[in-house]
This record gives sequence, C-alpha cells and structure tokens, in this order.
Amino acid sequence: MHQRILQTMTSLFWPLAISTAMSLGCASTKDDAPQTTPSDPNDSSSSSDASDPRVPDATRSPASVFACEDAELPSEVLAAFAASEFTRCAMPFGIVLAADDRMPETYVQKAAQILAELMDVDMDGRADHPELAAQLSQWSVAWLAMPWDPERWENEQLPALQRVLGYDIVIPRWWMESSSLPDPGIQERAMMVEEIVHFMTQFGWSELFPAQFGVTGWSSVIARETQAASCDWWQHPENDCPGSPAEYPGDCSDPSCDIVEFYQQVLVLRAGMTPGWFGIGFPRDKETLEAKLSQELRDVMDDPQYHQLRQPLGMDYPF
Ligand SMILES: [Ca+2]
Repeated sequence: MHQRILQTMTSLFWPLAISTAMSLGCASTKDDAPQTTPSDPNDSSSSSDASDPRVPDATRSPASVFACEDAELPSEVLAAFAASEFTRCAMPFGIVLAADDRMPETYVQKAAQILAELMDVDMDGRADHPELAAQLSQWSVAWLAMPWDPERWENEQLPALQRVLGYDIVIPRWWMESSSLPDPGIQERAMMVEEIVHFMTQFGWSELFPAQFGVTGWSSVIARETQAASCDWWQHPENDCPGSPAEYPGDCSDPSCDIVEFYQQVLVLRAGMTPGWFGIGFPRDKETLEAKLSQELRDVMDDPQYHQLRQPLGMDYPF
C-alpha cells in the first residue's frame, strides 16, 4: 500500500515538473534492435556453472542490455514481457530492468549503467554489497520498468506484468523531456538516478537496515532526519506546511514517499551531483546541506558497511 503511495506521488510530480520546465519539443523516435546478450543475475566472480543462473558469465558486463527473451527468468515472466512488448532487458547483479520495445536502446543502456554503478561503485564487476544485490534481485517483490505510453502501460501492460512481477518502479517515457536525443540528457539522467535510488532505498536499504534506512515508519535515522527537516528546509511540493500550502495535487505524506524523496535529494547532492528537482526550502549546494544534516545521519551515510554513494556517478559503467 505504501508503495502505491510512492507511485502516486511520482506519477503526478515528474510530469508536472516537466510540463512547467519544458520548452523543447520532444518528438519520439523508434530505435534500433536490442543486442542479444544473455543476462547476469548475481554478484560474485569465479566459477562458471552455466546451469546455475546465479553464476554470471565473466565475459558479460553487469550493464549489458539484451533481448528479454534471453533473460534467465521463469517462462511466465518471459511470456509476460513478450505479451507486453517489453523486449529490452538488463539484469545488473540480478536486478530486473525491462523496457518497452519503443524505448531507445541508448536510454535503456544508460539506466542499466546507472543501476550497475550504484551497485558497484568501484566497478570491479562485483556488487559492493552482495546482500543488497540479493535483496533487490527479488523481481517478485520489485523491479524497474521503462514504459513508453501511459495509456497502454496503465491499461494493458502493467495489469499483465503485475500478475507475475512485483512492484514496478518506473522510468517512463512520459517523465523524459526528450527521448529523441541520441543519448539521455541531463534531465533524463537525473530522473533515472532518482528512480533507481528510490528503488534501492525502498526495497533494498530499508529492508536490510530498517533502523538506519527504514521507510515504513518514522523511527529510522533517515525517517527522523526527514521529520526534523520537514517544514524547515524540506517540503515535498505535494505536502502542506504551515503557511506554505502544497504546490501540486497529490499526497506525499506517507513515510514511504516523504522519506524516500527527501533521502534521494540528500544522497545525490551530498555525493556531489544535482538532483532532478529540489524540495521546497532544500539547500542548493552540498556545503549548505552538510551544515543542516545531523551528525547521526552523516555518520550513517559515511559508514562503509552501508555503501552509500559518496562521489558523483560517472554514468559510464562499461557494457
Ligand atoms: Ca564492486
């Protein structure tokens, strides 16, 4: 339920933000055919038992994009992808990312590279946190979808896909200012980072480290930080604050929405990147943010055991 709230928020907010900021045209294009490389389920390195889907092919990058029909997934998942014309897949460290056939391959590739890098910041080909990879590989719990057309997605594709797959975190065409550029631009990449960080926070860190990163209530370190900042230097534009009403319709007051949105901006700005958008009152630079964060949160974010991003993404994970 709380997951639906997250999608409700994002599905409202990104398009509104884009429609107000968008001045460029955004003609759509179809794209070339996907590569046909098999998938790569899990972390780790050696050994090569082809019968074990958890053992990766050492010749293949975790960021490879391949035909979904070649994914090492159960036949009912492959059938659902085929019926929905989700043909472009990547499985960095076992995590399922699948895209509508119309999504340009360069966009799927970039999303796969961002996901792979967030899971393997030192780019040694192994997930930095194997338990996180195992957690996020549970496609029956959650997966990443790149749909193209909102009507078809809501009315046809999602109903079919959610019969076999878990919750969908989407990186959709309709939140992109353009999908006609040869490669994703700044806005599209920031949106990809945001949605993938949301996915990792809600379905990974929150589950593995509930006391530090839990988003199902208001007791974790990041939850308390969100509450402390709320209506001071953080306000989601769908939430009301005293003297500062919501700027967009919707509701992001549930912890799984408010915390996840707040933490993404903290993580990204603190790592030296620019979030795709800023909450009301949110600092615009890393130094100002740093001064506002509690010592407790900074200690958790800097603790190597949690593998939180500490540097800007290169977004160039080899594929
Ligand atoms: Ca690594």
